[in-house]
Amino acid sequence: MEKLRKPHELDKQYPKADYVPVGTVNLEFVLEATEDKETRVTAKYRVRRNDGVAHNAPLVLDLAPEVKLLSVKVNGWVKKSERTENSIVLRGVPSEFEIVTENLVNTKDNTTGEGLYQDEEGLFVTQNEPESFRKILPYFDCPKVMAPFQTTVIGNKERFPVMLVGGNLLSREKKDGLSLISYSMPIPIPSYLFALVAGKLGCLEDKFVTMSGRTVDLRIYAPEKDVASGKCDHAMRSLKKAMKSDEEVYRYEYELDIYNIVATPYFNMGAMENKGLNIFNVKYVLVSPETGTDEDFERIEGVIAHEYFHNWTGNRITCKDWRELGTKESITVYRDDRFSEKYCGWGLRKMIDSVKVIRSRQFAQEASPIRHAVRPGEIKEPNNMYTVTVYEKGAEIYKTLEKGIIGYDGFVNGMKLYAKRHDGQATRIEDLMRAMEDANGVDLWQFRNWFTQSGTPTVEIVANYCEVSRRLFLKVKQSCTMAPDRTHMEPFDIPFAIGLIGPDGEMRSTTLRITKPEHTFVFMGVPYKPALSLNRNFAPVNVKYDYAEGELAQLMAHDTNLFARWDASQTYGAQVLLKLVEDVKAGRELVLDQAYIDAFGAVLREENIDKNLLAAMIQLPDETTLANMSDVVDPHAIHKAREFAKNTIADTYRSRFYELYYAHHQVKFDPESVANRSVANNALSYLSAGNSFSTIARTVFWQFESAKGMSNKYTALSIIAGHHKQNFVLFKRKALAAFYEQFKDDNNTVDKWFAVQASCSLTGTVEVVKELVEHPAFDWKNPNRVRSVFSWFSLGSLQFHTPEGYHLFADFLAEYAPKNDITSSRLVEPLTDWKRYVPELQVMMKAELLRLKEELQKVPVEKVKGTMEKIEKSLAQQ
Ligand code: B3K
Ligand code: ZN
Repeated sequence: MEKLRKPHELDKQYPKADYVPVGTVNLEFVLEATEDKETRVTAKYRVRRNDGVAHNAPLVLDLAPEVKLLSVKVNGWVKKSERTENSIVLRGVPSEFEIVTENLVNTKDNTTGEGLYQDEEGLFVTQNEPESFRKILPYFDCPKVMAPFQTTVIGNKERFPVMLVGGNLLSREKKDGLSLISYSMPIPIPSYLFALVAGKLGCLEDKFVTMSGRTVDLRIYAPEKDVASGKCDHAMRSLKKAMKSDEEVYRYEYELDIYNIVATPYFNMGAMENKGLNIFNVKYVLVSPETGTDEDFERIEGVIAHEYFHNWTGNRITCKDWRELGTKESITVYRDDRFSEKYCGWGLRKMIDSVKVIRSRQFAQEASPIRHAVRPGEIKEPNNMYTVTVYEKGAEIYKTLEKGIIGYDGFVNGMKLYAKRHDGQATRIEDLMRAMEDANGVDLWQFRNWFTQSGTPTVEIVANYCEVSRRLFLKVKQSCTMAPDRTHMEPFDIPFAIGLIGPDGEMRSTTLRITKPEHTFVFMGVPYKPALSLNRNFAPVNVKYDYAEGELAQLMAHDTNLFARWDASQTYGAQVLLKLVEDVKAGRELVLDQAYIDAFGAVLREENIDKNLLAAMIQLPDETTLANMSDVVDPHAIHKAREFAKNTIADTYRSRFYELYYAHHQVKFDPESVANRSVANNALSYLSAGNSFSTIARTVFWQFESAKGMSNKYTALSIIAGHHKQNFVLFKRKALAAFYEQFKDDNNTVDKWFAVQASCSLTGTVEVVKELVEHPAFDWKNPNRVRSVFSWFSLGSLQFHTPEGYHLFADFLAEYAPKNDITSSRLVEPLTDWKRYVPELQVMMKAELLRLKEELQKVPVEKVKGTMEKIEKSLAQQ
């Protein structure tokens, strides 16, 4: 089995490059230089052969096939090069020389959202991670090669009033209708962090004084109207908060004179941390109380921080290669999660959200054909590695290390040591592990298995209490299904926090260190049989424990750990709901467990309960989480069972939901108001369920019309749009039309309008989706718009799981994948998951997947390689 610890062996996996750039790489971009509006790119720099490399070794520069190479010169002489599929090869080069390359890039026809491309407004944007710098010019396109850059951009001054490159401004001049602008990036960077933006944009400016007293100019660029209406203000506040917290917590300071952020609607992901010039999806920058829900505000704060935090974990210290992506992504998600929880005050709410993502999406990925380790042994298409496993599970592994083994201060010390040792280097996860070990004097040898072995471990507990000896025996077993790339699995090192809970609260708490396949832990002097509060710090494992009658209700009511109280409510809810699912399947009469209804009621009536906790506890486990807990997934039965449970609870506690609804209306954005609003909106959702009063539709529509903030408005719209009852249906058309009319100029809100309709579970949604793609505001070039329909449909609507639903989805992907492989390879996932479903759905899903594969085989492999990799892995399952 591969372990990460043997450096001499690992170094063999990371051979030095044969040639490296020395000194500064000089680039010149002439925008729309040719009649065809192609961009001319010239690169000039020195190259040196590394010591020990054969003198006749060729120089290989990465270059994508679509780039038009004009010339290559070595020491001033034109040099012939061979073109391979993804590179150029130069033979007979000296040991050190100057190279000059010149090429043309066609931005107009580039719909991939990679390399240099244009958005809706004709704005020039780059996206180079992981391997798209080669779509702009020939170069060493791998993260371990780092160099300082100096870049000049030349373009028509009317067409490109703003021209940005990451780094400090060197000079700016205007002549003959042209703008010329030069930037210097004095810190060595890998090619994937290079960024350029040019076009017309508004700008919000501010300043930040760093801990050593340097002033940094902060600028957020976005469409003029969005800057003017204050939609960048929250992002700017978030940026300053992130900069301050990184100094306060880790002593990480920003070093350039400028920190730029650009927001564009055409972006495949959330954002990109290019050094000095972050490029963002508008979704993670633009917001106002009228257009953004509480979740939007929180996410923007988190993503702005995430990209800023990359300046240390990612940019100053980068990854050795794409198998080591976790060395920058997992740790940066850890950092932004802790920032949201601790620094911004989202605490419990954020922790619960992170755990929900792991349970609903990451556990599903671990059980799917694309299961992979955070640090995989090998990778095919690097773009397919930006996953919930590398990001969110990776972050949970670091949280497990922090909370369960070395503590918060110990973790911070590890991060400081890591920065001291590795600033300016490309690293491996191993280097971070070593820093954590050395800073804390601990041995994390076995803990490393979390990174190298894929799979969700199961921790199984059997408890025996002896009244005579007053001893509690816990028999604990860990297991994990075999990873597809292994023949043997090593046990994980699982710090597992538990509490012994009595009717008056906690008797004892401790962390069990589960390192072997089996342990027995003995607790002495336990006065009576306690309820077991398990995995209180959430290590990313499945817990198997046969709760005694009343045990979960006791934990829901009395656990002193708020996260564990919430967790008990979800475990109890899932237990009861999964039983209902079986009843649905067997055609039995449905009855919701009375003890569960009572436990739910006790929470609803509790005085002085933390409102974040209340809001989270009254949400039933979602359908995806229930699906993940089922051996064979029947989405229709799950939906029916959950609706039934919700209706029953709504009918039982209607008057209490009215009280909660009216008591908790607020408009401010701070942790307390957000918690109160969340309680109220959850209450409204229950009030609309079951045998609701006929007047409730009117109340919901009133909230929709009068809401000052988007959270309240959108909750009301979702309830109306997804309701089957006639009194709601009457308002549906009116509400959707009013919403569109009011927000048609706000891209992010129009996405919500598409999403709320595409994710509706009512019959007829397939037809609605067909209409939505014909709507004038649907734009297949805009990844957000495409996701707002197809991602929401496939993940949110029950109607996806119908023959028409699968067919429509496959049809769309057959057309879309060749245009944008990056976004398609994410969209395709719900269809690749066929194996988990009931036989009749499996057959349909697999048939559509095969049909999609055949369609995609008709286009050049290179254009659909990410999507194809997933389809093939899925179809390879027996
Ligand atoms: N590093 C980027 C993601 C790049 C994805 C490439 N397909 C954003 C982030 O994690 O911050
Ligand atoms: Zn990241």
